[in-house]
Amino acid sequence: MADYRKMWEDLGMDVEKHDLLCEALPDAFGGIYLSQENRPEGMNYFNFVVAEIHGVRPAELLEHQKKGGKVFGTFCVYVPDEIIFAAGGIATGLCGGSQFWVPAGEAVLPANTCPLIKASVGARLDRTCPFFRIADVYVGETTCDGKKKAWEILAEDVPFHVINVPQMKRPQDLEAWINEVKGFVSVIEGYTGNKVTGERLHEAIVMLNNKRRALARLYETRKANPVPISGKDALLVTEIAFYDDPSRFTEMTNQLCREIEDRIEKRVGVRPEDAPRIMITGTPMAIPNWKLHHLVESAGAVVVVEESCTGTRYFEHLVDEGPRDLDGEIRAIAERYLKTNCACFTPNPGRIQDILRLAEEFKVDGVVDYSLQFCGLYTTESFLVRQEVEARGIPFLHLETDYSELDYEQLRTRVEAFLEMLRK
Ligand code: BJ8
Repeated sequence: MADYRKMWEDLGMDVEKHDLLCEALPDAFGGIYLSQENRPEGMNYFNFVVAEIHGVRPAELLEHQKKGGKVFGTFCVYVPDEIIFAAGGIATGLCGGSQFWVPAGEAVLPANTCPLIKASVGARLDRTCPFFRIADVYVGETTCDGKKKAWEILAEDVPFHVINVPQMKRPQDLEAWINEVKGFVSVIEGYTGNKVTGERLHEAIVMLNNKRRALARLYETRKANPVPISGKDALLVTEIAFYDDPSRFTEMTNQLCREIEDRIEKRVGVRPEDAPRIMITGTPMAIPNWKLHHLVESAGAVVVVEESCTGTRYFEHLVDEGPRDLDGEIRAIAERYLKTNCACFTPNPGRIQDILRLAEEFKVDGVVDYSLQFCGLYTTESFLVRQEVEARGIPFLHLETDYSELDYEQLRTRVEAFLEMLRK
C-alpha cells in the first residue's frame, strides 16, 4: 500500500494499532485469494482495491469533503443510497467484518452480541478504520435489537440518523415505509444543504440500478458448469460494491463479466464439472469475512450463489425507472427496498421462496445456512428454512460462527462431512 500515514494521522486514527491490522491483511488475502488458480484477469482491479483498502477510496472521500460534499456511513441494504447520491452525498458501507475490531466492541457491548455489530462499534471506538473516521453522518436502522441499541452508543460519538424499517409487509407497512423514505429525503437535504430534485433522483436511481444490473450479470455467469469464477471472488466483488465509487464499480464489474462470459463459451472453469455446487444463505459477510467461502472451496466444492445481503439481496429487484416526479420516485424506491427479504420481517416466507428459486436456477447440490453467532433472527429462521429446503430433497447444513479462527477446524470437519455426503 502507498504511504497514507499522514492522512490517517490527520483523521485522528490510532496509527500504531492500525499498523497491526495492515500487517495482517496481505497474508490473509494472499493465502485465501491470491493462491487461487486460474482466476479471471478482471479480478486484478478488485485485488487492487483490497491492497489499497484504507488508502485510495478514503482519499477520494476526503477529496469529496474538501469540495463541500458529505459522506454517509451505512450498515444495511435497507438504506436507500439513491437519496444520498441525489443530494450530492456519497454513501459508503461501514459494516465491520474483522475479528480485529471485536474486542473494542466487547468493551461496551454484551459479549453475546453478533460479531458484525461488535466489529462495527469497535472499528469506530478503536479509531482504526478510516471509513469510520471520515463519515460525517452514520445511518443506522431498526432491523435487529443488537443494532438498535448499538446505535445509541455510537450516537454519543458521531452524528447519527436511524431509519425505521418496518417489521411486516402489509399495505399499511408499505405506506409507513414510504413516509419514512420521504422523511429520509428531508434529513439528507438537511445534512447536505442540497435539494433532492426529481431529475437528480432519477439519475441516482439509474446509476444504482446499473450497479445492480452488473452484479446480476456476474451472478448469472455462475449458473454455468464448469463455474467460471470462484465463490470467493464473486463474494469479494459484492463486498467491494458497498463502498467503491458506484459508476467505476459498474464499469469494472461489467469488464470482468465480459471476460467470464468468454470463459463460459470456451468452457473454462475454476473447478471440475462434478464439484459440488453450494448455495450459502443467511447473514451478510462484511469484508474481510471470507471464512466460510474459504472453508467450502478449500474442501473442493464451489459456492455458486449467496442468498444474503452480500449476495442476491443486495442487487435483486430494480427501482422502477418510469416515474420522473419526486413522489413517484420515492414510492418506487420504497417498493423496491421492501422486496428485500431480511429475517427481521415476520412472517418472512419470501426469503424461503427465494432460496428455493435460487437453488433451482443455480442447480445447487446443497445449501449451507450461515448465521453469525448470536444473530437470533437468522438462527431462529433457520428452522423453517431447513424444513422447506429438505422437503425439496436438497441437503442442508446450518452453521453458526463468529469472526475468530477458534472454531475453524471444527467447522472444517462439518463442512467436509457435508460435502462427502453430497458426493455419494
Ligand atoms: S437487511 S440481514 S444488512 S439487517 S447478523 S446485525 S441481523 S444480529 S446484518 Fe442485515 Fe440489513 Fe437484514 Fe441485510 Fe443483526 Fe443478525 Fe447481526 Fe445482522
